[in-house]
Amino acid sequence: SSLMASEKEAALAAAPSDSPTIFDKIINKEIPATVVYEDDKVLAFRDIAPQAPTHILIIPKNKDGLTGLSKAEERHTEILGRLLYTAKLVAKQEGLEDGFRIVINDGPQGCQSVYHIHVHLLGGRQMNWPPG
Ligand code: D5M
Repeated sequence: SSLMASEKEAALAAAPSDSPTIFDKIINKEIPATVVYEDDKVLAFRDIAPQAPTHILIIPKNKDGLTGLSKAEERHTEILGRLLYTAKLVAKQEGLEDGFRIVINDGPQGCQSVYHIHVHLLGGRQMNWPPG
């Protein structure tokens, strides 16, 4: 992806699928990541291409078909809540007392590039609205 001109190009090139992704390698410790929070269900680590002073990804350890939010089923409601609750814990841990931004990109138009659901936690600077 370092050959990609932009995250948008990476997203448009990524084909939605249920195959293992780079995040499985991070979960399995096959490739390194800067982990900031971990428990039996979720993992949080720093984004490799940070878009803010704090940019962390929160993911389920067990994808269970949840490639993206658009694939959510009733059985996923507990883990979905846990991802958001973890984002709150990590925001506190990162000292984001003046606020933060949560983002879930979905599908090509949402600029999703990794098909293992993830919550972006961004903070440490003033955010803008609307997002790009
Ligand atoms: O976000 C996918 C995000 O994943 C994007 O912000 C880059 C990040 N990424 C990709 N590979 C890595 C590794 N190896 N470590 C940490 N972060 C990574 P999306 O919402 O799908 O566009």
